[in-house]
Amino acid sequence: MMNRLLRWRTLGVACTAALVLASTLPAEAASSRTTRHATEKGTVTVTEIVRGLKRPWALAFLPDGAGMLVTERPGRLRHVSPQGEIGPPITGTPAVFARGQGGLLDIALAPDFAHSRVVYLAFSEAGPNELAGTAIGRGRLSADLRHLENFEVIFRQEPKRSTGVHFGARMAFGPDGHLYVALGENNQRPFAQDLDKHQGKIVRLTPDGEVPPDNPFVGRSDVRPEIWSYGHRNPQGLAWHPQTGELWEHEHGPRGGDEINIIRAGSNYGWPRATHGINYTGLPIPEAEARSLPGMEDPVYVWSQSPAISGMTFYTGERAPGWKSNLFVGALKNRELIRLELHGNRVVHEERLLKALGERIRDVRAGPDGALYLLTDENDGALLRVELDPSN
Ligand SMILES: [Ca+2]
Repeated sequence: MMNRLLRWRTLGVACTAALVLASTLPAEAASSRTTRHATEKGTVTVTEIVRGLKRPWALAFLPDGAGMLVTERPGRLRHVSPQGEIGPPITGTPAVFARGQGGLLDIALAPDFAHSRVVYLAFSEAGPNELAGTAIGRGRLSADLRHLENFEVIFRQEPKRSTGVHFGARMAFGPDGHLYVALGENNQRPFAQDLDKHQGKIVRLTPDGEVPPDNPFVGRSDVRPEIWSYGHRNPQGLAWHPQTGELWEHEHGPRGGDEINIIRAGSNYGWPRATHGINYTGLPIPEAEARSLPGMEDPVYVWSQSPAISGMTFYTGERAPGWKSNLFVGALKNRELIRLELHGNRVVHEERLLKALGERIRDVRAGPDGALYLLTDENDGALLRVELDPSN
């Protein structure tokens, strides 16, 4: 006991000394926020814009260089200025089921945000019997960036069946103006094939949360009409391909089997009947029949060792020609940024970046300035800017 006390005291003195040292060396502290990394396409500079975000999950860029909105999984939404100042929690956000993987999750600005100021949030919402489901709501961001006004829920995943896992919850507005939401199967595997439930589905909604009349299952009384595609496990990335106009999705497999899919209306993506993965116990998935089955869509890319992928964006900026049309994906377990080169709809090359940072990467977004922006999944999480040296 005494030894432990002494050790803590020694550590305390060392920490205090380090703090004093740091406070007298502001220039050193500033430079330590930037690191440089050799990559296949040249040197990449990573700048820490801010740290101190609690389990940040998703970010959205405000127009006119007004900074970003960042969700924190415990249930807060914050503004981060371009200079890296974190605002106070924005009021008016929904109560969230902040357990396990649940909480405040994705964010998307309305396509007409510049005049409507409407912000969409995806979150896990508590229900009866200690179970939760993904929900989508929207509110109007006040001019001073302090309040989300008149927040209303426009969609609820039914039935609520998650104990705290597999919420999915990535959102993306399509070129058709509709909102696409990728929903996890709440670890209720067979539900992903049940069309009378929202588990393991991508749903397509109007901006008001209504069912668009041309959704693929409209008119069938045994199917939830919001469903656009099914047979998904736990989607964690959703992005529109800038050239083909198709919706790309990625999702966590079990042990092995993280995969990327191209989403087509009414299609079945296999889970849990078709999968490349096995259970974490090493045993097969009970419902799995094959890696591929007739009538089901195969993934366009599969990782045999799951990096635990999260966040996805196509690089469309002009600033880094070496990254043109590449697909970027974050990795939680592998603590790296994954760069994928595409030829048509095929992934032809993969590069792992930023391993030296050792950060669990939760979200990846392409910024309006041609840089990539990352969020790290930590209690003291960071917002990072990633730039490819323009001389490359
Ligand atoms: Ca699949």
